[in-house]
Amino acid sequence: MRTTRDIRTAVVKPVIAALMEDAGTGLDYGTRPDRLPGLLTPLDRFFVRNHAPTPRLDARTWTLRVEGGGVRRTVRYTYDDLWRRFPLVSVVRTLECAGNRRALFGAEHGRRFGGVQWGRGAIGTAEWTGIPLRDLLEPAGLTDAAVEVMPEGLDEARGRRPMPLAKALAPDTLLALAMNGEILPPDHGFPARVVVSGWLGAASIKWVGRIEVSDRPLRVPWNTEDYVIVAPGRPAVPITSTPVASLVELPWPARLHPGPQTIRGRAYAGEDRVAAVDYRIDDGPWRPATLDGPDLAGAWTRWRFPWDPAPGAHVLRVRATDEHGRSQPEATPWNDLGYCHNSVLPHPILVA
Ligand SMILES: Nc1nc2c(c(=O)[nH]1)N[C@H]1C(S)=C(S)[C@@H](COP(=O)(O)O)O[C@H]1N2
Ligand SMILES: [Mo]
Repeated sequence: MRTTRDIRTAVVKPVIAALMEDAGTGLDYGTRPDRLPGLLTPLDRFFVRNHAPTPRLDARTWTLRVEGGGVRRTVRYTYDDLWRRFPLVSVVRTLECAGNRRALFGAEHGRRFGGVQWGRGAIGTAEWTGIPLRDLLEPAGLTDAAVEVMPEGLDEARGRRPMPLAKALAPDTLLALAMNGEILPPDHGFPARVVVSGWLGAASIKWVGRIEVSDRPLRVPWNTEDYVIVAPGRPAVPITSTPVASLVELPWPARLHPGPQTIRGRAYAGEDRVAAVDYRIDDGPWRPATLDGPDLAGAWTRWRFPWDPAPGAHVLRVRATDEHGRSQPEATPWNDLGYCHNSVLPHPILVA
């Protein structure tokens, strides 16, 4: 088994080549789409997107501060306080990096975008256990002036990104302490990370040490320079919910044996539910795939269809549609930073 243990890496977990794809930065690793056994992505292969090396934080000395112009008083919690004082909730939610599929976006437009060259693996789903953010904000005394809430990370990159108060108070916006029933792993934000349901991964700040509640809109690098849609002739728009897309659980390109089989995948529509998934083989008709749920807003849903392929080269296309009737497009309009690619992908499959 080859791991990145032998080479220098800024990630703590062993990165196993059979499970993860190296995005080439030393910081970022995608999940191999053909290594998804269950609804949840196992911790050993959950994608990692780090802007700086994973910090090693000590839960015994770590504290979380809630402060700012939108609260009456600053409050401080220890790790122990979080476990002792608050009810815990568990939710299944998908995280997707806004840059997922950027390498394919580049190929579609015949040029390379800057940024991490993700394939299809910058997406994963976990059961997150933690404290609704609103329960942590409440003891600080929200004032009528509070407008935004900004968690801030203790990593060298000081990752931070504001969200409107309403999103922070949603019952499924959490400060997560555990992931898939395990204490949060270092790479995924130990001791505590935010999970912002349905929003781009960058909103879900890891290694949180401070939460600012502001009485005015906040401008930081992650909502002005990065994680914004910059289209020609338009003002930059910060990304929130990500558009509907699908993932085929096969390598790219794929090799299959002939004979009857089941093709599987997932579809995800950010804050919305997935309503339908259709597929098309070569120049054939579009047909509906079967949806296997869980049919939740903010989490991917599983789909499948039976196929008895003839030997030869084939192209599989899968198109998901969200509950508002928005489908994956044939092509994604250009944006300078290569975010939110959701075109129908021509998946090459060789049957031999
Ligand atoms: N503090 C901090 N939080 C962060 C990041 C980071 O680099 N630093 N990366 C963000 C981005 S861009 C994504 S896509 C998700 C990835 O979460 P994961 O590594 O647990 O999959 O974390 C987000 N939270
Ligand atoms: Mo991201």
